[in-house]
Amino acid sequence: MLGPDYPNLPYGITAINYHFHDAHPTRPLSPDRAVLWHNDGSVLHNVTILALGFSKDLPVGATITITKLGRKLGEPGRYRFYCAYHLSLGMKGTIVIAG
Ligand SMILES: [Cu+2]
Repeated sequence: MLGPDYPNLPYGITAINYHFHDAHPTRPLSPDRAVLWHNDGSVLHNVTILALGFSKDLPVGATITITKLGRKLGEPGRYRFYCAYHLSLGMKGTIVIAG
């Protein structure tokens, strides 16, 4: 797992088996912290964050990194995200931005 315990590294969320690990919810993250999603499984996934107007596919083996995610979201709080392909399977999570 990439970096959950190291504040200077991106907070890592792993997509595998139609599940986002370490995002149910995340621990509270500094607004300046980067968040990355890595597809460690065997099928195409997607990361959609409606509050950010963001939606991007996450191919097998790929990584999406968003720097300063909390700054981009604008204020502390809980922000949901999901996989557009597998939401019906419960493939979603919550990012918590600390105040
Ligand atoms: Cu998916």
